Amino acid sequence: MESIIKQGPDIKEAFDANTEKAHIYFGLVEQWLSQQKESIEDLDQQAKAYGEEALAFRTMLKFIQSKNSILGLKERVTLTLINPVYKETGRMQKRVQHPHGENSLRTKIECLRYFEKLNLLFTGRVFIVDDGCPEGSGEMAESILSEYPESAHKVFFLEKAIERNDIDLPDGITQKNGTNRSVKGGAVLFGMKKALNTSFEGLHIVVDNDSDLSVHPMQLGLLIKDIVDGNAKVVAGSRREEDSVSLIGGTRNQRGKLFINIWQYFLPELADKITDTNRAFKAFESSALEKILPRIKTYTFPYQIELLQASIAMNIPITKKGIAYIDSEAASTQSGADITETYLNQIHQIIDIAKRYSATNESDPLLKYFSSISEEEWTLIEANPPEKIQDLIATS
Ligand SMILES: Nc1nc2c(ncn2[C@@H]2O[C@H](COP(=O)(O)OP(=O)(O)O)[C@@H](O)[C@H]2O)c(=O)[nH]1
Ligand SMILES: [Mg+2]
Repeated sequence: MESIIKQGPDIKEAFDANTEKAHIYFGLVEQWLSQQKESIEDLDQQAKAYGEEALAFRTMLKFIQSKNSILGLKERVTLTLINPVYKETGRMQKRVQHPHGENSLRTKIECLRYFEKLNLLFTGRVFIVDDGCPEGSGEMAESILSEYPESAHKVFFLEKAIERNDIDLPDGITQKNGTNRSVKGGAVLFGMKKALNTSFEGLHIVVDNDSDLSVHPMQLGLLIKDIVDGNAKVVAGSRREEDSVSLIGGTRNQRGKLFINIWQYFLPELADKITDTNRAFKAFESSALEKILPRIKTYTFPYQIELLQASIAMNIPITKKGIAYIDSEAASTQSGADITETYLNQIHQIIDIAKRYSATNESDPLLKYFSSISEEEWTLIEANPPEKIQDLIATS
């Protein structure tokens, strides 16, 4: 095992799992695997001992498990991959064209094609939703799609849809400068509704996915298995399971922890079931999604949390799946000057979800506290996060 692990390419960012070298390595790992007696699960657990050195190897095991799940399909499946785009013109390009280029959209399309060829029962399509991108992400996606004529992939423009009052819009959504604007969530919910209203064959699975390559699309098969086997209607990809592989940028991890403590406090039942709510790699069986969707009122980032909370509230069976996640931090649309939604606003959204699903008592002191603090107060908390969030009210 050591030798095959050592042959893996260095993985520092999402792009590294998609290079020519990585493609060749995938073949090598597949070949090596065919000579092993142990299960992929057991080999993966052994590889963990090699730490970051085994990132590429363990990622390839995930790709292979996913491929096996597609190969094993015995019934027709249509997968619609929803990709919201906002300032994605860098990552959509190739690396030779842009320093952050990931060739993200072509890679997704080609992965779906690869799966279609593996098993004729599988059909995949990408629905891109331009979330009012000021830099023409939707237009760039359209131009890339023109390289694939006669395919079922589509680009939707949320702002144009609002102008013409499209029937599939989330209720009461406004343009970016309005009070009920979309920050990713509205765009995804709109794309999901479009997916539900587009014809399909067999079992229809709708996948919520960011448009970068941090969760490589070769893993889509991982999300399908539990649904096809009848074990779940919703599958949440997770970076925090025993078998997850993850490389998360240091600063982001820290920032995320406080936010996680807060949502887990307000939504205890969800926290009990799912640890990693905010990784957009989740599959919804379409009839379940049809039931959940009308309840969702969060149009900014925490829409993902509401989708899961609504599933739980409606007794829709959920499972989680360990995935390989490799950060694409340099071009993240969620840091530095590009932040489009403050953390405090997101907490207010969480509180709104907690109230609507009766997950927290409205007289809860922390709920009142977070509803009342200013952005300045929040900045101080973020700079010096408490051990337990309860400490915030104990000292104030
Ligand atoms: N920041 C931001 N992202 C948006 C918005 N609308 C859609 N998105 C998409 O939401 C996803 C956010 O993912 P990413 O930038 O990779 O964030 P990260 O993975 O948390 O760093 C990307 O697919 C964006 O294109 C928006 O209004 N703001
Ligand atoms: Mg990302």
